Amino acid sequence: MSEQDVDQQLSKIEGLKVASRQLRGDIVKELKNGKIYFTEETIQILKFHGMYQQDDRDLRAARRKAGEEKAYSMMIRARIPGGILSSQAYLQFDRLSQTYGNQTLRVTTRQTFQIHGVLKENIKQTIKEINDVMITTLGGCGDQVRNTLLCPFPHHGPLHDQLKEHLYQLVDALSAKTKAYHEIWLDGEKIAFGEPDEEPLYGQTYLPRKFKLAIAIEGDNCVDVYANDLGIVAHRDGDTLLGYTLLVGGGMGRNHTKADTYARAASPLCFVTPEQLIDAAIAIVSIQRDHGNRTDRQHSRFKYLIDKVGLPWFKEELERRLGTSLSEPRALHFEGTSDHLGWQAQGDGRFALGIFIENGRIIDREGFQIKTALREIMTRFQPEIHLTTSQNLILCDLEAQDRQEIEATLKKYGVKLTEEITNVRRFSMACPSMPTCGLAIAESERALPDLISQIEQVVAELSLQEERFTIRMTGCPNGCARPYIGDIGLVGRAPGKYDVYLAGDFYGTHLNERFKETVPIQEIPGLLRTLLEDFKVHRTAQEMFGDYCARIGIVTLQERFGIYV
Ligand code: SRM
Ligand code: SF4
Repeated sequence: MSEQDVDQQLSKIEGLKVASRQLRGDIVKELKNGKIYFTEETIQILKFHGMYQQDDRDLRAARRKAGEEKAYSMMIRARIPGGILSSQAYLQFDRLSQTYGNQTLRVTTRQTFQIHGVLKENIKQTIKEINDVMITTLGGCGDQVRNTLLCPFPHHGPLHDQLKEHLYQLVDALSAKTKAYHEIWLDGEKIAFGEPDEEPLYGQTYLPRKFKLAIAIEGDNCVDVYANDLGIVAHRDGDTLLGYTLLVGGGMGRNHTKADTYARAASPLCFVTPEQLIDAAIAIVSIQRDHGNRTDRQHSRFKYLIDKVGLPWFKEELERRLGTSLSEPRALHFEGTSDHLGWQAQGDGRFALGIFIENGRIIDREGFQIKTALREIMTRFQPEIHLTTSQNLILCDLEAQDRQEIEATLKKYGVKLTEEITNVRRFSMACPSMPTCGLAIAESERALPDLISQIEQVVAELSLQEERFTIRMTGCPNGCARPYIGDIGLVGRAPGKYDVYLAGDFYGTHLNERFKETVPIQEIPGLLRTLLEDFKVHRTAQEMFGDYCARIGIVTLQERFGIYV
């Protein structure tokens, strides 16, 4: 295999990476140029430092008409491995989002925080203050390994201690080492001109594209392990870690107009011992570094390499790099998938409380002040925080006697406990989309809550409230809320219109399929009513909605409901 097709030109971003001198580029110069935005070249390099330039899309038309510049600001994304942070760090994010951001804090689908709306003049201070609580933004975005996920179950014991240790070892081994970040944002010492700034894994050109890892514990797929470039499933015997099954080539992103782009569920590749994990992960990332597509960014994710070279070639190459042969993957079985919400015993005499945060947005609104409630709880009880991959948050290390006061605080500010939230809402997710996301085609986070209310009504009328199915909405086909691996995916196709996907499963073990295209949002509750009525009549005992759709099959369902695509 050749490393690149020599007759094809490298993509423009490859050249920018080389010219950036390990991610320095013109960032410092542009920070001081008095403009309210960065140039296109610098925007690409800034992504590696954990930020995106955005503009308020609600204001675009009016500002254009008035001859004004777009309302530019930055979205800053931290990297919080496993979503684990202290209350002190939480309070820092809370304060920064109030002072420099748009007064909201967003828990992402990858267990970290985003602060939206930070003006260019304030990003340096914001990043400095994030680092003050020992959290970085380097690796939040860009062509490198992104925030690594770990099942947020707040259990204490040898297994979880080992998983956490491996998580941090992975992060350490796979993170960028450039000193540019400290130099630019933390006024670190400058590297003398010509002095090497070593990047042992990434070299000058980093990876062809973003690369995502997740660690699940067998039986519990809350991290959506199949949606990751490298999925890692821990096998256990009680509290003893036996090793890991590695899965490769998961990814959601696709393009409506390019049929050769697609979502892919990761494929089981091999089993590794705990001692082999870190070297295997480094070797896997290095194969994508060396062989991934650097000419066409639409095809540069790892999943396309896996499909190009095939699993046998890939495994052989991995074994060659590791100098050892690898065992077959172990059988995987997921059924305990949980969002880890509600009260749960940690196993050390203390308790954790998972709190539902609608679409991850921590915000104060009239009659609902979750931001204030969490601030009070963090200040008073100082729990450890675990952010979840379903955009929620778990307060850990609580004492039994704290329960009453915590529940009273939540109630005072209008925050519901898990048992007061319907299953339809609880298992739903939306990406941010409008007005911050530059790629959004349709509404998502702003549209889903009302849509959920309508679906809740349908479900109640059919007496199906106890059923569990996931609803995941995105404003475009990139798949940030993983809509292709849930029971019901709603993918923005045009303003107010969505492609409807069905026949995934609640445990996130396989992709769903497109059922109907370009459905106006107001028709979605009616469409789901028809399907749920059919489900109610024809399901087998205990069958879940997604499994029912998969058993009947998309084509039969389409025929049954007169849908032609
Ligand atoms: Fe994403 C791009 C938000 C998880 C696939 N994603 C974006 C950008 C940065 C838009 C942009 O490039 O200008 C979005 C910023 C919106 C905003 O205003 O905040 C954005 N993605 C998000 C978040 C915040 C969604 C959320 O609801 O939480 C998630 C942040 C994760 C994090 O903390 O790192 C987020 N994005 C995902 C996921 C889910 C996951 O990783 O588990 C996916 C699908 C999995 C995958 O990567 O295949 C995902 N985002 C994309 C893609 C498509 C990538 C592709 O392979 O084609 C893009 C566009 C791109 O990279 O070109 C994208
Ligand atoms: Fe933006 Fe699309 Fe991701 Fe939603 S799915 S945040 S619209 S890129």
